[in-house]
Amino acid sequence: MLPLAGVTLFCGCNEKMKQDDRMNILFIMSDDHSYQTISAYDNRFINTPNIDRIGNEGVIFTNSFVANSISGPSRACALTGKHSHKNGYMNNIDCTFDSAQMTFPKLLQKAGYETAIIGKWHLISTPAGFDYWDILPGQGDYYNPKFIENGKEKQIEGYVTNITTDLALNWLESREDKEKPFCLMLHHKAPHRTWMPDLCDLGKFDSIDFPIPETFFDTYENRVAAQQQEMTISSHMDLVYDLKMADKENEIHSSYLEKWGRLLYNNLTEEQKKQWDAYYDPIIDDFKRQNLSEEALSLWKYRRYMSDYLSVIYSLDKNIGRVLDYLDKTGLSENTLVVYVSDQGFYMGEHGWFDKRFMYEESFRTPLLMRLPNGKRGTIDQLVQNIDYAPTFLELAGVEIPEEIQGKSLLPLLKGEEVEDWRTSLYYHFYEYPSEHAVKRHYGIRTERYKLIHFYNDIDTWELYDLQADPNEMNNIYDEKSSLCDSLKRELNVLRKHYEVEE
Ligand code: SGN
Ligand code: CA
Repeated sequence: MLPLAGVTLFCGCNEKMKQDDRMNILFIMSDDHSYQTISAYDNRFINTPNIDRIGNEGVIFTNSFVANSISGPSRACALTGKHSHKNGYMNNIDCTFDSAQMTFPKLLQKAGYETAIIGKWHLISTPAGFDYWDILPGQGDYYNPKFIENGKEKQIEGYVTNITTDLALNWLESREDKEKPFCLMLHHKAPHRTWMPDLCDLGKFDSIDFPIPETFFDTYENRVAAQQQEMTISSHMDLVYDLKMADKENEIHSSYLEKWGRLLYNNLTEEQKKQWDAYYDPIIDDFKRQNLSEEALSLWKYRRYMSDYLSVIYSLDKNIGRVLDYLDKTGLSENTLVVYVSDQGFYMGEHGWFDKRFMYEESFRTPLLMRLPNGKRGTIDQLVQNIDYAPTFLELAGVEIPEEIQGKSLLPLLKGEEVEDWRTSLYYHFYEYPSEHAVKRHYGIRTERYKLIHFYNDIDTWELYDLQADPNEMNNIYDEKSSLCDSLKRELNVLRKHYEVEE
């Protein structure tokens, strides 16, 4: 661990007075963190006291969504405040973020903020608008990860969530000009696939009997796109790669992913392997002995998945606690907006799935908690989306919000002001097909009560859900001739026009 002692600049009142009075911004993002596994949202699976603390001392957004449920595109929406068709980063496959375009870090930097991004970037092009960047190449590794620090590669031994946090605290600690306000994007790799826990957290959740989601055995009736996906725990979650069953006897063989699973293991140091084996070897032996199949195998996979995923969250929450403690210790809590969000939601076995992409609730939603000093406490129920972060940060910093930004500033909501004319519907568009997990391209509209989706490209199907009557989205009530359908289609067209979507 990097030393945290010796905080000087923010300790004395005189020094603190010197900072210009604009609020700092600490924008924490994780990767694939489901709201189901944050106790502020849902306490069935895990207790996350530190992430909850942000919401308890600030606000929890109960209707927070993304514009495109996949990493790079979601990050591009957050940086630009614009939907994917406007910022150009539509998918993770063949897009490179055009770093010449307007982003909130660039505008903050221009306005005198010190800006940094530490952790996952995932936008291919070199980060622009940052005084300091220290990013994971691509998806990054859980163990002994490489980082690229202002263009220079390095490798650090240890566990990625601890290291990313160390780097962020180190940056905060070593800033030379503490009179400047800062914007720090602390963007974790965790809990992205393949959910590798920190060694000290292995097995933390093994004794828990996780509730099986009601829709775990979904057969996708009346939902053609869902029938064709490849993201089920039962068929597409790999035993060796995802669930760490890389046995020494080389008897367990899975899919094309097996070799990657064995490589991940080989990246561990000898000491790390010892601890890893001490935990997984007995599980592997037990798994072989049981010789499971069909339903029993699916449920075993679900439990292993949940156990690993939650251990990764446990470490994430602990490390967020370290950051919050640091802010307290240095007085920064008093003048820093703290934001916690994921790049999208994730399936914890609902519909039998892992991964994201679909406009269905679990992946369209994303957790969002914010703590604004002297701001509102409680919940915010308005429909908000990841294109709203950029204008929020700009308004907070007193920077004019460019016309081209499509999101709305959340600042009035954070201050507890009455806001009239808030949006009543959201636009969504997912473009990444053909691709891994085989989720068809689709776009749609969500109002407070209904959701209309059009799947297209090599398919042409519509789905409509009444979220009030059918919160699990099992019953597609699309009927072309109904007036409900008609009015939602009209509203969808209004949204597409508003956001300047080309036909
Ligand atoms: C990788 C994962 C996928 C995941 C995408 C996108 N496969 O390709 O399961 O959907 O990332 O995730 S893996 O074999 O490489 O683990 S994203 O969060 O970065 O968009
Ligand atoms: Ca992600």
